[in-house]
Amino acid sequence: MTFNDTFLKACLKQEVDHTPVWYMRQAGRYQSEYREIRKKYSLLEICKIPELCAEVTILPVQQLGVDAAILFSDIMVPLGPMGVKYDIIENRGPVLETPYRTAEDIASLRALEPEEDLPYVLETIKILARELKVPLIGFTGAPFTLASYIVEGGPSRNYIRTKQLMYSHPEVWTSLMDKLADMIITYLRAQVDAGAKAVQIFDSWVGALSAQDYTKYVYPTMQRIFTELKDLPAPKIYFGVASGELLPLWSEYDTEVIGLDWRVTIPEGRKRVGEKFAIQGNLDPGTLLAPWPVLEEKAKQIIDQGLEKPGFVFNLGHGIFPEVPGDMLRRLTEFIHEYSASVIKN
Ligand code: 1CP
Repeated sequence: MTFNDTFLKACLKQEVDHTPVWYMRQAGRYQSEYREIRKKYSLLEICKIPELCAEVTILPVQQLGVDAAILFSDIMVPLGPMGVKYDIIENRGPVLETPYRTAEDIASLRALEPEEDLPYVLETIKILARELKVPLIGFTGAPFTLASYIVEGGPSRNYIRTKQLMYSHPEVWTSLMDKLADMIITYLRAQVDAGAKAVQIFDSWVGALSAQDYTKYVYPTMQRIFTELKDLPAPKIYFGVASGELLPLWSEYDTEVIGLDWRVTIPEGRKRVGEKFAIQGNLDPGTLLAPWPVLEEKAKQIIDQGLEKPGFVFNLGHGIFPEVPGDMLRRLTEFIHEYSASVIKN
């Protein structure tokens, strides 16, 4: 089998013969094989065993026939070596031993050295680069989203401690954002050096901010990240949930792909962010539990809209839920490939 680079072509707005697709959380609890592995190993243990981690990453590619793999890891992984003590709690998410809220707390965070600190991640990527017939997507959390876990101490609904720090001690906030940006730049470079062919920056919770606050407290950091990664030989995807109101602010970023959730349609997303970018998205993961004709209709609409302009990658607007039947995802993937190929041909 030859290497399938359709996903990379779509990221670069080049011509493709079908719409490439991958799914956020394509490795996870909806798979019985994953649940079996998780009986023996914790999520963080899987990340530290390169052969096992590579196997978990490859499994959805084999099962679903998707056009890209995403490294199995978590956005918290690079924070451990920086000094953050955390665990990933079942049905909850990352939880810190103690949250970081003061200038001293933030000052204690040290710089990440990927080769020394995360050799197992880079080894996993090297295995995957050898074995995969589709591109591997590396990833990181974005500064705001990572900061939300560090400051809140765990998953949050309203991000009040994060906002409190941001508004009350802007210089401490800036130092936290700077340290996270340094980590992100170093970590993404190391992932690409090891063999990742694209990278996604997950700003999952940044939609909690108004456009005005994003501009003041997040934009300069994101701008620096994209500027410093300008020469990265891999397309970059920037993704946020419920961030429709922020899209116009992203139009100047030096990135290739913008990820949309389902709250904004693809044509509207393109209008807000500008024509420069490829678009990734944006099926509501909730529709994966709908009867097939409903799901098919929604997927068709997204493909039709996506193909109106060059540069489209099919994805969900956020991660797969554990309740989703794997068969549904297999059928959806096949449908996306076949239907998009027929639209492109005509
Ligand atoms: O033990 C488990 O199986 C729990 C579920 C789980 C999984 C499968 C967690 C806990 N993390 C992961 C792996 C993971 N995390 C991947 C794997 C690759 C794939 O997509 O197949 C990725 C990309 C992440 C990234 C991640 N972790 C994000 C960004 C993406 C997103 O979903 O928005 C975030 C916000 C996290 C934090 C996190 N880790 C786990 C959970 C349940 C959460 C969210 C908690 C919250 O609501 O705040």
